[in-house]
Amino acid sequence: MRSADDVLLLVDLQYDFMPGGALAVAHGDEVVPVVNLLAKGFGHVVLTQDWHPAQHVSFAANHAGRQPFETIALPYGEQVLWPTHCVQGTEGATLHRGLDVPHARAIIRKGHHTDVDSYSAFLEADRTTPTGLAGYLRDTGVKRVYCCGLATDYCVAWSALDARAAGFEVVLIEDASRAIDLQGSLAAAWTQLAAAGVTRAQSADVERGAV
Ligand code: VGL
Ligand code: ZN
Repeated sequence: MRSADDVLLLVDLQYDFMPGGALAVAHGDEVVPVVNLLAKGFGHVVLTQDWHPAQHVSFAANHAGRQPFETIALPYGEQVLWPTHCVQGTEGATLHRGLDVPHARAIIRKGHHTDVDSYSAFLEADRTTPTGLAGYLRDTGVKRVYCCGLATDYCVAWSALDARAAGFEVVLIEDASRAIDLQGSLAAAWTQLAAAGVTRAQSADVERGAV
């Protein structure tokens, strides 16, 4: 078992991001067994759940004449318009039933404000509204955050960057994550992550305690 300083943060392992889902991430389901094995090594596991109201500003369907994957300007910056996904209480928003993490302590739901998206598990897209996760992790003695899940280049990357900004050491576990990769977003994310000091790791190295 790893140190009590360490948390495993499992991002958005929900049916809408799995093959066949509304915003499917290619091979997203392949991370479930990888994550299950990783989780056995951590005493502290936290999950996130993308959790939008039906009228959410990030849904293309809520903008007349707009299509998924176009971008629009919102008061807080550029927003990708997504297919309707992870609507509160729906099957698509449910965590994958193959997840074997009974010891997970907390689930952070994000993206619940109608007018603001939240890729990050820490800070909403207005870059000012906290989810409370940084405070929770500090209060429970966490120093290092191991991030993985869906999608590498959106919710996992933004969560990793914000965890760094909040003062945690951060490791992103690449093979326990899968990407959307819109217009070079995956390469851009890795560049930003490296510049921010996020460690890029593979699950086998985390499991044997090398990272
Ligand atoms: C995500 C786009 C929209 C993610 C969530 O989990 O990466 N991406 N909502
Ligand atoms: Zn979303």
